[in-house]
Amino acid sequence: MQNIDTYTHTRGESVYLDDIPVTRGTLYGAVCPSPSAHGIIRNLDIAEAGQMPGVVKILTYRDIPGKNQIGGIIPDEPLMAETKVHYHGMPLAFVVAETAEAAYAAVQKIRIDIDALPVITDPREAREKGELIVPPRTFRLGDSGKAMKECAYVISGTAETNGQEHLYIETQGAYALPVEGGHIKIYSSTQGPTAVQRHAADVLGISMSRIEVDVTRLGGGFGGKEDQATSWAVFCALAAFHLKRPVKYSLHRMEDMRMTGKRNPYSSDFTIGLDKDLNILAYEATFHQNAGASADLSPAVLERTLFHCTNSYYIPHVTATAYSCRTNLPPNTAFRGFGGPQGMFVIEAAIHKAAETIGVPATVIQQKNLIATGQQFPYGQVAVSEAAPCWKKAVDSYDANGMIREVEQFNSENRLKKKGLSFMPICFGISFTKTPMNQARALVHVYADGSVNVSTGAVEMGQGVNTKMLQVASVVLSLPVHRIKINTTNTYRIANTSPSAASATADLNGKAVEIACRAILDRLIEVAASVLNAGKADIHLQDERVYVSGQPSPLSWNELIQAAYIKRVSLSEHAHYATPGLHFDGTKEKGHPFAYHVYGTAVTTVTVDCVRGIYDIDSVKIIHDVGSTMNENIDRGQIEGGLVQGIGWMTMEEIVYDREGRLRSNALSTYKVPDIYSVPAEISLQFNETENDNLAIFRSKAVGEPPLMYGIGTYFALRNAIKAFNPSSNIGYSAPMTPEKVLMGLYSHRS
Ligand code: LUZ
Ligand code: MOS
Repeated sequence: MQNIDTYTHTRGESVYLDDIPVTRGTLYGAVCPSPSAHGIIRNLDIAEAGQMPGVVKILTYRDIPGKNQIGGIIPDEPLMAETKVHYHGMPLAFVVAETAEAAYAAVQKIRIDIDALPVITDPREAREKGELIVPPRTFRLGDSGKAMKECAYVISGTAETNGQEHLYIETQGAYALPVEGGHIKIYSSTQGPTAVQRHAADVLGISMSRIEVDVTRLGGGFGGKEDQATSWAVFCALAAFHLKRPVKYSLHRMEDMRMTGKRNPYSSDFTIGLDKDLNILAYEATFHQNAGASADLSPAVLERTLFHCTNSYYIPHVTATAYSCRTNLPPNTAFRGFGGPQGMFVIEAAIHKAAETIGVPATVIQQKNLIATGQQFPYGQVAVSEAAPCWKKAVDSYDANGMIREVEQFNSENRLKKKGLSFMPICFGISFTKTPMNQARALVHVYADGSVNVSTGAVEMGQGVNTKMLQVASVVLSLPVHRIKINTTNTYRIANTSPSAASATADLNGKAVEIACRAILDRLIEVAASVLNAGKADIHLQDERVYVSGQPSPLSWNELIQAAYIKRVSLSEHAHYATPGLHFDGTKEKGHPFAYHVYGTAVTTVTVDCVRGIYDIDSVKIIHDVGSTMNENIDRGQIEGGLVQGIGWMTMEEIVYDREGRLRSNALSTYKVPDIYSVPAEISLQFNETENDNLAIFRSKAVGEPPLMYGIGTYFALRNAIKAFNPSSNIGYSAPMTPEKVLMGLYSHRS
C-alpha cells in the first residue's frame, strides 16, 4: 500500500501550516532575539519600534497574563526574557504587525542594552563550574572497578559528537485564531499538540479546555518540534488573546536555525576492559551532555544515552555516568535517536580503540560481544535479541568477507586512494523512557453511509503514520482504504497526547485504533447475528459484506451499518491503549522500560581520496530487524532516510558556535546536509523478518529512529581508510568526520 499522502504531495496540494488560507484581519508576528548569549538586560526600548508603520503591538513578558514559563520537564525557561538572557537568540519581545515585513522591520528598531556576562559553550567547563541542569545519573551493572582489574586489556579514551540541525523542510510556525468567549484555536507545526495546548494555557492563564490545537501535517520534525514548536504557538496565542485578531508566525530559515536548539553535543570519557579472548568484561563511561541554556528535553535525552551506552553488546560490568551541563547555547533538544546515538558512538569508539591497541579487527570484538536473548542490559531489562542473527545475515547475504578481502586488495594496490569498511550493529529500545508517556487514544466514527473517520494523537510528519493508522482500521474493519479518512490531530478530539516521538507513535496510536475498531466490530457482529439469525462466532466481515460460516450473506457493510443505526447501537468508539509490562525504578535505575528493542547491522565501505581528503561512500548494506513489516514502502523510506540523516551527522553536518555563543553555521551555505551527490552510491536493505510475539502494531516493529544509527558506521569506515593510508595517524574519536578532518588525519602523526 502506498503512502496516502503521495498524491497530494506530488501535486503540491498537501496543506502545511503556511498553506492554511488566512482569515481576514490576520496579523503577523516576529520575535526580537537576544543579541548576546549571556547577560543582564539593562534596558529594552520598544518606543521607536512601536511607531513603525503597520506595527499593532509589541509584547514583552509584562503582557503575559499567566505564567512566563514554557519549560517542559523543569520550569526553567521563560517564554520571554525578563532580567537576564542566557542564549543568543533568546526571545525578548514579540512584534505584531499588519504584515510580516513590517514586523521584521520593527524588530530592527528595538534598542537592547545588555551587560555581558561570561559565556560558557563547553559542557566540561560547565560541569567544572557546577552548572548542571539536573543531578548526574549513574547506571550500574556488576562491579566495573573490580572487573577492570581482571582484564587482560584496558583501554581508555575520549569521544566527541557534535550537534545536528534538524533542518525540517518546513520551518517552525503557528497560526492562532481567537474564538468566541476568549477561547483560542491554534494551528501549529508541532509534534506535540498537547505540549502546545498546556503551555498556551499556562501562559494565557486559562484552562486547557479553552485551547484547541490542530495539526494537519508537518514538513518534517525529527525531534525539533517535539518541544520547541511550543514557543511560536504560544506567542501567536498570546497576541491573538490580547488583540482579538488572528496572528501568524512562520519562521524564516535563518531565524529558525539561530533560535532553536539542536541535537545535544556530547563530550565523553571511556574505559573498556577485555579478557584475553576479547570478551568485553567491563565498561566505564562518563558523558558530558551540552544541554544549552535550559532543560528542555535534555534530562530525558540524557537518560536515553545511558540506556543505549552499551549499544547491542552484552557487558557484565558497567558503570556509566551522565552529566547534563548548562551552557549559553540555545536549549538543545530531541533529535531522532534522542541521546541514543551519542551513547552508541562512545562504545563504538571504545571498541575501535581497543581493537587498534590490541591489533585485531574491530569486527572481531563487535561480533563476539553481541547481546544474546536472556542476557541483561545495564538497566536490568532482559534482551530478546536479534543482534547475532542480523550480523550473521549481513555477513552471509552480502558476502561481507568477500567485501573485506576486496578492500584489503584495493588498499594494497592503491597508494593515494584507500578504502575503509566497518560493521555497525544497532540496538534501540522502543517506548518513551518515561513510562507514563506510553499511552494513546483513538476516536473512530462510522457514519451512516458506511464511511469511517479516525482520529488519533499521532502527528503525520512525513513518516507515514497516517497511512499505518489507515491500514490498522482497514484490516480490523475489513474495509477498503478509500472508505476510511484519517482526521487531523486535534486536542478537542484526542486529549492528553504524548508527542509523536520515540519511534512509538504507530505502535501506541495504532493499538488504540485497533482497540476502537474491534469494539465497533464486536457490536456490529452482534447486530449481524441478530439480523441473520446466526451465531456470533460464525460471522465475519470481508470485502464490505457479512459472511456466515465462511459464506457471503445478503447483508452488505452499508446495510449492516444501517441496521445498527436503526437498532440504536453506537457506531463510535473512543479507545485507550497503555503499553503493558513497562516499569522503571529511577532510584535503582533498573526495570523494564522498553516494549521491545529493534536491532540491525550495517556494513559500510568508503573510498578516501588521500590527496584531497574528500571521500565517497561506496555502499551501505543493511540487515534490519522489522519484525514483520506492515508497510514495506514506508519502512524502506524510513530506513534509508534515517541512514542518510545519520551519515550527515557523522560526516558533513558541522555546527559551529563562536566563543560568544553565536551560531556561525547559520544558513545552508555554511551548514551542509547530505544531498543526492553525497548519499551512498549503493544502499542495500534486507529485512530480518521475524514472527515473534511482540508489542509492535501488527508485529511491525518501530522504524523511526533506529536506522539513524547505521550512519555511525560511516564514521568508522572513514577512520579505517585513514588508518590504511597512515597507520600512525593521531586522529581521535571526534565526529563529524568532515573532509577537512580527514585531510588532517591523513597527514597527522602520533607524537
Ligand atoms: N521523547 C521523549 C523521545 O520524551 N522520551 C523518549 O524516550 C524519547 N525517545 C526518543 C525520541 N523522543
Ligand atoms: Mo523524537 S527525537 O522521537 O521527537
